[in-house]
Amino acid sequence: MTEDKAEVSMTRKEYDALKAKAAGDAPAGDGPTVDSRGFKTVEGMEDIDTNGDGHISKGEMDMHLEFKRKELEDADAMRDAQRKMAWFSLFGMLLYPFAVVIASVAGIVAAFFGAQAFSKGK
Ligand SMILES: [Ca+2]
Repeated sequence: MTEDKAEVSMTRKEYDALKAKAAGDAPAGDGPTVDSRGFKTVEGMEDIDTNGDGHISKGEMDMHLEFKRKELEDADAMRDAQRKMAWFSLFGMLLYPFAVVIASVAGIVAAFFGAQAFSKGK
């Protein structure tokens, strides 16, 4: 939460600096991202400015941070899932030969005792 405040105070400082600069030689706006106050959206962050007014408001920043947090959580969950799948497939591959051997031995034993019982019955 303190990070949010830091972001807002930072943009405020930038605004004050731009305002002070505008008193001297005012730089002309170089596109739609600069508004009447000369306040420019940080380059590459235009998608955060959802209402397109050239500002990143507290709400928009909160939304952006929420999305980022969700993105990180999703990436974390994906890595966990991949790790689980890798372990599962590893143990599957390692235990498969033992399962085959156990099944074949059980088959041989069953056939032997089956044959014994059959010959005894005769
Ligand atoms: Ca905005």
